[in-house]
Amino acid sequence: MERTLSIIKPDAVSKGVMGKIIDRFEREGLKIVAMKMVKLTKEEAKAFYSVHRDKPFFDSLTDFMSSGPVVVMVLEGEKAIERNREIMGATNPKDAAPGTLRHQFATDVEKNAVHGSDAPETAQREIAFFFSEQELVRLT
Ligand code: DAT
Ligand code: MG
Repeated sequence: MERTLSIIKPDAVSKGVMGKIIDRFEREGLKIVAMKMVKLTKEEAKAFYSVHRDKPFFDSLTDFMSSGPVVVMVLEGEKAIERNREIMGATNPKDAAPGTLRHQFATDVEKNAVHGSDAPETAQREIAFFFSEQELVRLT
């Protein structure tokens, strides 16, 4: 079993599609083992996305990520990291395959509806960024 961090970004929350996104994860068989709604500060957004600190889009990205509430979730399942990335689709919705969340719900490469961890080490760091071990429910 593997765990990954998912975020429903401010654009998707304000469009009113968080239920549709959660529904998709449930239908795909990914189990939600933690979930909360938070509004990140600019500093928290910068810390979360610190790997991108030297990218030209860093300031705009962290403004956007702190612009409104987000839903953060821990998804659990076999190959959860890779499966979530498949369900999300490519970073740029122009490249995202039909049926993916970003194809369905993203506005542009920045306002792209969802975040998903990209590797086991990243998932561990990102889950710990938002949740303590006690906040992750045990399914068995
Ligand atoms: P992903 O979210 O698919 O893992 P990433 O880690 O490369 O993509 O980038 C993190 C976020 O930064 C991405 O979801 C949206 C934003 N971003 C990436 N490339 C961008 C670009 N060229 N212009 C504006 N924002 C970008
Ligand atoms: Mg990434």
